[in-house]
Amino acid sequence: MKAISGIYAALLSVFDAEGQPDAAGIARLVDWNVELGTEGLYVCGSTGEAMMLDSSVRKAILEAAVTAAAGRVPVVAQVGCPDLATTIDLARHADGLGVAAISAVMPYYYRFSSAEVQNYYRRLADAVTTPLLLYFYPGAAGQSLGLPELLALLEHPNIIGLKYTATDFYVLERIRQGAPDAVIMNGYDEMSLAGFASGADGAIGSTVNLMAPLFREVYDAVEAGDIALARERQARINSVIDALLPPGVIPALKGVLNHRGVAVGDARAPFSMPDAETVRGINSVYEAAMDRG
Ligand code: MN9
Repeated sequence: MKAISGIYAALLSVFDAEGQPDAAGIARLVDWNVELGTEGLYVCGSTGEAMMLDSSVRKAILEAAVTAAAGRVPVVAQVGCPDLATTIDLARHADGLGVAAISAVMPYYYRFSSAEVQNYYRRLADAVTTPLLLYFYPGAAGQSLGLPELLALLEHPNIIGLKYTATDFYVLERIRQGAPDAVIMNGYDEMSLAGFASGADGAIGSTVNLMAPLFREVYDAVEAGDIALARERQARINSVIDALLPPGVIPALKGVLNHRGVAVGDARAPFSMPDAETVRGINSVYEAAMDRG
């Protein structure tokens, strides 16, 4: 059994009317996820709006999520920042909370060399005892790492794998072959079937906050060789993603959860919340997707 596997929610962060972390709201969302069947929590990632938050707010959100999880599901703490010193400070904070893994997006905004990005990850992995899960998301970081560099990083004793938010499933399959023991978690929900079929051990996704059971059904169908069922469940997921994308996935997810009585507040500006009619429309698509008869 790998340290990290299965269906993880990229956890939304919950803020009060003043924009401060709302621990009670985070606990509500964690409880909702556990009851839904979510198997792990990825906290302060893209979906957690973390790249808009300072370190003190990120630490408070992580503490609230770890407390709310109460050991029921594993917690992975995303700590990536462009500044390595800040990333290490966040990582050491997470280290002390007993999370299952620490994760870090590649340093972004500035253009770093491949050697600088690799050095960033090796120094981070050396700085903590909790295992490190790379967050490979070239679309956000504005730069990438090649297959040789990724495989070289996976040889570090404290780097256990990666969250793979990319669309090149040739590379995912080559990582699987080149590093059989590595954790690979698929990051684009709309491509979970492709990720699982290429060798991913599970998924980390924003829409898992609503559809955890469907992702589990896709995974189990792939493992059983029932591609028709896997495709049917992925189509249900993608019908909901089609509805979430126009208003923005994060605001739309919060709108639907608020509509369904799981009060998670608003997305942070500059995001804007969808209107009530839009939310009702997404919720109808969601209910149809979740209705397996
Ligand atoms: O972390 C999410 N990635 C980003 C997971 O938000 C960058 C995904 O779950 C996407 O929100 C999802 C919809 O495009 O694939």
